[in-house]
This record gives sequence, structure tokens and C-alpha cells, in this order.
Amino acid sequence: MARAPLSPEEPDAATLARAAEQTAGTLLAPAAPHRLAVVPAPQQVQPDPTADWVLPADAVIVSSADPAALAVAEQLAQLLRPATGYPLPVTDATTPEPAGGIALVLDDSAGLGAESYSADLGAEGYRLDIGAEGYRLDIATDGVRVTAATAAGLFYGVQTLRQLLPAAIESPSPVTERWALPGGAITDAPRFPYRGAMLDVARHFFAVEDVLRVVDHLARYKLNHLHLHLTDDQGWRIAVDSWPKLTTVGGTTEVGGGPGGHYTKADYQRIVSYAAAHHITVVPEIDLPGHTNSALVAYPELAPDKIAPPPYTGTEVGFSYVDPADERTYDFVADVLGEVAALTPGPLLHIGGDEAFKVKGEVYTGFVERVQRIVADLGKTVVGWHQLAPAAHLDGRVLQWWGTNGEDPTTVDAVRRGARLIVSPGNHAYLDMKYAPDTPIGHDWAGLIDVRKAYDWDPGTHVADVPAEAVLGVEAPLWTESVTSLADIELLLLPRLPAIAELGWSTRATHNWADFRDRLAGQGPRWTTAGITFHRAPEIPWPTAPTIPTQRNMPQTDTATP
Ligand code: TNX
Repeated sequence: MARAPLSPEEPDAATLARAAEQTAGTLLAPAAPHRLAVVPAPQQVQPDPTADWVLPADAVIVSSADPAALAVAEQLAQLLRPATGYPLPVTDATTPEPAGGIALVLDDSAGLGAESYSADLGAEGYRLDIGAEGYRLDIATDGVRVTAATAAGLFYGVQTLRQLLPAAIESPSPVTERWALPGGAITDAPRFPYRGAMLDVARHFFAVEDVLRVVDHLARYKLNHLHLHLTDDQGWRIAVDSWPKLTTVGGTTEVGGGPGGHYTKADYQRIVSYAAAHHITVVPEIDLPGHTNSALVAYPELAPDKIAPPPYTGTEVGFSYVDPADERTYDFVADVLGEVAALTPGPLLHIGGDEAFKVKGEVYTGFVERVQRIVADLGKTVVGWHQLAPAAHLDGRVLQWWGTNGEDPTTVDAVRRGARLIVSPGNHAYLDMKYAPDTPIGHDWAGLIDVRKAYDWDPGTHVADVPAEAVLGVEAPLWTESVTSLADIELLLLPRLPAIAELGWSTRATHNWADFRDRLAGQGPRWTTAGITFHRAPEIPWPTAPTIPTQRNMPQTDTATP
């Protein structure tokens, strides 16, 4: 405290300075940014510029007493504490009220997005229910309220809330900032039940910590599935007790000759539970019958000629396969899928099926049909790349379409027979494609994918003659032949992952490139503040100053009208 004023009429210089600073702060402090720079775009926004709210230092987060809701409240506190330096205690109540702070209200009659369809995946009654993922966010002068029918909905409401705060909220240490939120109401729910990204941990191995960081990025943009490509020619990454050499031998290689690595069962479970805490389901892939050189190195008995091939650290595809004519192969498949299924709470097991160039025609479809049944017998729902299409239908089966040309009669026929699709067009959704010719890493076999190319397509209509109802959702795969570090992963992921996330989450009525580009620009300072690598795509108007834009140009009507 500065020395006392000279007299009651004459405040000292320090007091004057403080008063001046306070007045200037009130006048100059940015109002809540009334352009809601949220990605993915929310369904409906009703702004109320008279109801802006500023997070007070003594705010309390109060949640419904349900443990999953309380867990979201604690996650929210953990997001806000580092930058604000506020204590933000979490409490519970039967009827949570904001009372000047933040309330998370679980209300199963909320009916948010209930008109949307849910997809029964056939396995153990597991449903992907998009209505259940909706939320409502109310920002008023007396505080903030997030309402949802499930903890997942609350979690998504929290992600929106986070993006409405100034970018400095991403700071890992306390900063002085006016933590203002723009007044109004947001009602939101996803368009598709499956919104995913894939990480190839086989071509290059990535540590658990790196995968957890990828989970964080998915959660930020309301994605709900992480597909892990766990096995390929260059390495086997998941421990299987009944076939231990898969990892002790098959896991020790990777593209370029590095040491490889693998996940123990405990490692994998750590990823699964961290993902679950972020409302993300892990989809494990064991790629069969091709892409299996690492398994053949470990167990030559699986090879067609019963001779161990040399380990492979190059980037060609299509040369290896497990012997479809040997019963031992099906024991292997049942053992591996059985152990992986037992570690995986989610309903989906991905069996690959791509580029098995040497297993043709009926031999291929016969193999796939047997493996599909193995998956069903484990109580799981089978997913495979769209090369599975010619095989017989099996209840609930899902094909992941990765074509580059939306005309695909074989896939359309499989859909007519009951298959559903996850769409991952190689020339729009493949995150391993370069942005531009000078992108330092990545591929270009499906073309270059700049941010606009990643954004400008419609998963609901992309594959001709496949009705939107057959589309479970969208996924952005990241193959890692040229990707060797977390920084590489982030460079290819950001800013294209948010584009794919918006296609999966946002209603088509909000689809608008110019609007998306501006909202995406607002993410840049957040990534910078959080220490996240991203590609400064030239078509995005990234703010030059390290602060979020403060213009008051919020649309006067719902943002659902572009
Ligand atoms: C094709 S897409 C593959 C992968 C490669 C990728 C590289 C798919 C199902 N198979 O084996 O890593 O291209 O972009």
C-alpha cells in the first residue's frame, strides 16, 4: 500500500494513478467479443449485448451432483485456473444456479437436438445418440449456465464457453485480463454421431503423452472418436499376451529405421480412459489381411510361404499378407481381436482391409467374412476401409470410405445391403496430404489440401447415391510415413482438423467459407498462447497482434443464417 494521502482533498500520486488506470481500463477494456468466434459453428445463437458477463475472481462452479457432471465441472475449473489464477471451487447442488458464477445443469428433459437421429450400432445396446450430445449455454448478467441431458453435452458446452473467453485463457500461467463473455444464448447439437480423427502410430510410433495431446485437440473441436491405426508393415504397436513377439519383435521397427515402440496394455488403457474423460471413444484398428509385414517377421507361420520376411522400414504398400488358407491365421485373428476388444470399451473394432493387393476376389471376401464374424462374436461392431464393400453384409457393419472420386458403385451396393459409412475422402479429409507444394512433410497422392479444400465438401452428399441417413459421420486420418514428432502431427492437424470437425458437428445451414475463415483465424492466438504448433495457412486472416479481435460486429440474427 502506498503512503497515506496528504489530505482528504489531495490524493497522492499513486492513488491518482490507480484511479486513472481503473477509469481507462473500464473505458478501453474490450467489451466481450461480440463476434462469436466458435469452431465448430453452433446451431443457434441469440446474442444479448446487454447481458455481457465478466468472470469474478470469487466465482464458484456449481454442478448437478451426478459424478460425470461433476467431472466436467472440475475439468472446466482446471481449464480456467491457470490463466485466471482464480481458485474456482467446484460444488454440487440439486438445482444448480449460477449465482454470479457458472452452473452446469444436467437435465435429461432438456431434449437438446432430440429431433436428430441416433444410430444403434448393434453392439451391447451401444448407441451413438447425437441428441444426447446437445447443450444450451446461457450467458446473462447473473452468470453462466450450461444445460445438457448428458455429461457429454455439458462437456461440449464447456468447450464453447472456453472459446468465448479471451485467447489469454489458454495461458499456462496467470495473466491480467478482463475475463468477459458475450451475453446471449447458444443452443447446439451435432449433425453427425461419428466425428473422428485417425492417428497412424504404426509407420512412426508416438508416445502415450503425444497421443493424449492429440486427444486434447480433438476434444477442443467436439470430435468424439479417436481411431488408432495400431499395426502395419513397419511396426506392431499393441501388446498381445497370446502372441508376445508381435511387439517384442514386430514392434521394434518403424519407417526410416528408428527404434519403433509399442503400447503395453496399461499404456493403451491410459489412452482409452483419458479419451473417455474427454468424451472420446477409441476405435482400435488391426489392419488385415494386408499391411502385416511386422506380424510376419514375428510369426513366420502366418506367412503364405512360412518364411519370415525381412523387417520393413520403407513406405510402399500392398506387398504383405497373412495366409488366408491357413486355419492358424484365424486363431491369430481371434486371439488378437479378442484381447484388443477386451481392452476397448467402445463398440467399434476396425479390421483394416485396405490395399491387400495379393489377396484377391473370393479369397479376399471369404477372409473378410470370417473376420467380420469373429468381431461380431466378440460383441463388437466391425468397421473396415471401404475395400470391405464386396464382402457379405453383417449386422451393423460400417465402412470407412477413403476414395477421391465420389462415384463408387461397389460401396453404394454395400450401403444398399445395410452398411453405414464413415466418410474420409482422400482429397479433402486426409491430413497427411500437403497443404501446398512447399509443405515440409506429407504426401500429395490425393492432391494438395489447403484449408478451403478441407472445408468445402459435404459429408452428407459426398458419395453419390449414398443417402445422408447412411452416413454415420466423418473422420480425418493422419498417416505418418513422413511424420516423426508431435510438432509434425500438430502442423498437419491444425488448422485443418477444425475444418473437418465443423463438417461433422455443424448444421449445413451454417456452412460458409468466409465466415469459417474468420472464426478459424480466432483460434490462432489460442494455439500460440497454449504453445501448440500450427500451419499459418495463407488463406486465413490470422490476427497479427497476439490478442483476439475485439470488434463488436455480432450478427443481429441467428448465426444459422450465413
Ligand atoms: C493409403 S488410406 C493407405 C495407407 C497410407 C496412405 C498414405 C488407406 C486405407 N491406406 O496405408 O499410409 O495411403 O496417404
